Amino acid sequence: APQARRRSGARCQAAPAAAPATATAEPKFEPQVCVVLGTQWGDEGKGKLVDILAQEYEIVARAQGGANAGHTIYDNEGNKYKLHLIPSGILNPKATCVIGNGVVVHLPGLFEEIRGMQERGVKVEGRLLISDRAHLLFDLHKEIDGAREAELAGTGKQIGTTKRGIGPAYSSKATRNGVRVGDITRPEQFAEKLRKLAQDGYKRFEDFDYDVEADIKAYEDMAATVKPFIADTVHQINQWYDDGRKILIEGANATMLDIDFGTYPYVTSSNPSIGGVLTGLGIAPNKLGAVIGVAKAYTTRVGAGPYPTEIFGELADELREIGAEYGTTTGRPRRIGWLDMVALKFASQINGLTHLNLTKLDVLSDLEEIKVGVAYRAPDGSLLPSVPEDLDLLEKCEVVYETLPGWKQDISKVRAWEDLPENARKYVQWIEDRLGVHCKWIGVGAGRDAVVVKP
Ligand code: 2SA
Ligand code: GDP
Ligand code: MG
Repeated sequence: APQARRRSGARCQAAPAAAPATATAEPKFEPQVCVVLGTQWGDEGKGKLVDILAQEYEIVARAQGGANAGHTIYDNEGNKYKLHLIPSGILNPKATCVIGNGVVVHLPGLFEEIRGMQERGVKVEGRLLISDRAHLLFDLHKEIDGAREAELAGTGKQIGTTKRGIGPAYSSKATRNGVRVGDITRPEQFAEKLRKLAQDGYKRFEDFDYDVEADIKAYEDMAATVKPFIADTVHQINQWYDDGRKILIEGANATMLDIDFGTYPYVTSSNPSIGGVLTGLGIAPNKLGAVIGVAKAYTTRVGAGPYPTEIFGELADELREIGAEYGTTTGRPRRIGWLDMVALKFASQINGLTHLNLTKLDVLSDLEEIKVGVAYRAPDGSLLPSVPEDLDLLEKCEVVYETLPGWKQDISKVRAWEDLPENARKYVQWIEDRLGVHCKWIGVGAGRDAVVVKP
């Protein structure tokens, strides 16, 4: 096992398939630990790739974020599933799913999601572990999230959060008065901590609408149901790794929404980039075998904040409809833009991408020409070396575009690289060349099978 571990843990190296079907068959993609991350502003289609790769992985883990995430996936029969806290690997009956210590967990919401899956015949019990170190997200956090956004109304400074309580829950964690999943097993401590935490809300907001005693009772009632799911996932994941088991890590949100690297303050409150994977699961960097960046062939953003390559009007509306660009969690229409190579390179650098999954190429099929943002020009005429920290500067920048020819033909049935129209191949190759990262998967539709693997 140590030998196998060393081999599969090496960056980018796919172990040869045990028994290739033919001499020319692609070797199986099987690094022991594989990470899937969003490279833009979210909703790149991470859930779909995780669902596909989960067929090959025994463990699928979430490391950060909470129920703000929304991953839409379709099974082989075309049934649609929307996941928020449960990792997208749950649709593979052989996979065990993990909610890591870096995730903020709203337990009533999670159990509703679990019930929803079970009603549709997806067994979750015995296949889902929740970290004892993960922080609990309470209704009070949602209340505060909404109250803070309401305070900002009319100032032009609203973040456009999902109102799922994400920022306030991570605030409680950082100010060290959060309550963790493990606390549920110690009822007295739990009640004391939650009462103390609720004081924050009562003191800060005049009409704070939260009944702490009712919530304490609700969690007491929930404790027995939750206990079988609670585990020391840090120990468990490392044990699985030592045993040679294969682990897939599912990113939520994306690098441009990262609290450190995104367009702060128009960001989420966790690190959806690679650092969040390490701290959110307790897995060491030298164990990561591949880091796959997922990028749409264009871009979308939901919520406020600078968006350099944004497009408006008829074209944006058309792409929104073709791409069904509405929030998976909130149903909000997503803003639409061209692919932004400055942001994509930034994400590639920060995350150390080993592979790219370009998604939704099919959505661009009607276009005569496709624009791609390649540089940001500052008001003084200089080209910026990267994504700037200063949002005013970013807003004032002019995007430099290159224009590539479209392919004007339906590609949704294509399954092989050589069957894609020449201009579609050129578009993908152009991105791959400029990024210097192998674009291994190309999405041509929402279904599980609608993917082209590029040699
Ligand atoms: P929050 O709720 O505090 O994390 O919001 C802060 C910003 O992060 C953005 N954000 C997202 N952006 C894209 N997709 C997300 N998930 C859902 C989806 C969103 C939805 O899959 O469609 O349904 O609206 C997500 N979650 C957070 C958010 O828009 C704010 O800009
Ligand atoms: P995630 O948050 O990154 O998992 O992405 P979401 O699930 O929120 O949004 C991506 C949407 O695009 C979902 O509705 C997917 O079903 C859909 N999707 C994913 N890949 C493709 C693709 O290649 N083509 C098309 N047309 N839709 C896709
Ligand atoms: Mg999403």
